[in-house]
Amino acid sequence: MSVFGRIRDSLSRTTQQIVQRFDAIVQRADAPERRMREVDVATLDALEELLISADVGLPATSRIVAAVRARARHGESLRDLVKQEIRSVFDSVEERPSSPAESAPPRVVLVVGVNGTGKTTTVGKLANLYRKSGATPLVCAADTFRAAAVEQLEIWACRAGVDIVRAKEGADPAAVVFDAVSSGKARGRDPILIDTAGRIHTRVNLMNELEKIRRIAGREVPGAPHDVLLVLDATVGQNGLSQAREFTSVAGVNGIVLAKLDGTAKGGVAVAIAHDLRLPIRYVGVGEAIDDLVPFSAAEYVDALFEEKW
Ligand SMILES: Nc1nc2c(ncn2[C@@H]2O[C@H](COP(=O)(O)OP(=O)(O)O)[C@@H](O)[C@H]2O)c(=O)[nH]1
Ligand SMILES: [Mg+2]
Repeated sequence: MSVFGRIRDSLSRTTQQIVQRFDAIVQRADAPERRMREVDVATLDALEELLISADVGLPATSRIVAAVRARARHGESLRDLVKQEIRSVFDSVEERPSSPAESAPPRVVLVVGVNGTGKTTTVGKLANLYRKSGATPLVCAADTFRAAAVEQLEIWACRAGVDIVRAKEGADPAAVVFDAVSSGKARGRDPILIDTAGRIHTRVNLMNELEKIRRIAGREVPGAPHDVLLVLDATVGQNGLSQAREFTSVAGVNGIVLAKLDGTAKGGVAVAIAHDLRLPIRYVGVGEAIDDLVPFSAAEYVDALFEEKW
């Protein structure tokens, strides 16, 4: 199955909502007789409203509209300006180098986030992606809070054709991580993908647990965890951002997985996330099946959002 167009397809519910309205706005603004003049207030207001309704969020929307207002005088088309400004939100997010290139394998990837966002599914899909690219991933079931979570990951591991390291329900998650990383090292497995719990007795406990997992992984493999991916649920939209900040500060998140992009008409939330969290979106979830995880491309995303329909 081709990867091309998967982001576009997953955004179809969003674009259905906004494309027509956007087309109406730019057709008016981009009419030849209006070019070379300042873009009018009504057009900017309509653009602002449109972005807010797509869940782009106030801070990112303000930045985009202000930049469009400032640059529109030069007679560029409004469509191009808006696309460029949204691109620049993604481009201005610093890539946080996750590990020095020379660090010894295995790569350790920690997947975190609140309950139900799509962590376990993402670990399964990631294992599949890595295996298809020729790597030898090992998955680790460190969500020992619920027995069902381990069984769920076992099913994904089986689908992806990779091994799993698991422990009994209630086991110390950090101990499972230790087992996975040390046996992964011994068996030459790379990367090690760790599924974590999204909820334990208290939030403080959860954050302490994640910190302990990080410590144990780092003791076994210098520089680990190399990636800490925070899974956010696109259907929750802006509401997920405050929880996200908590994980970001405690768990050392260096990238976002935006799951369930296919399930929302407010896919503009990707812009809000990149803008407000200052983190790169690494992958998007575009469905519930094993192949439904694709590397994020800002170019494809922006093209899909504002695709010309005539
Ligand atoms: N439509 C859609 N559903 C998803 C996606 N990712 C996860 N899900 C569903 O979201 C639900 C919760 O996923 P799960 O991985 O168990 O979340 P966890 O609690 O964070 O581990 C499951 O029903 C998944 O099938 C996605 O990209 N698209
Ligand atoms: Mg889970």
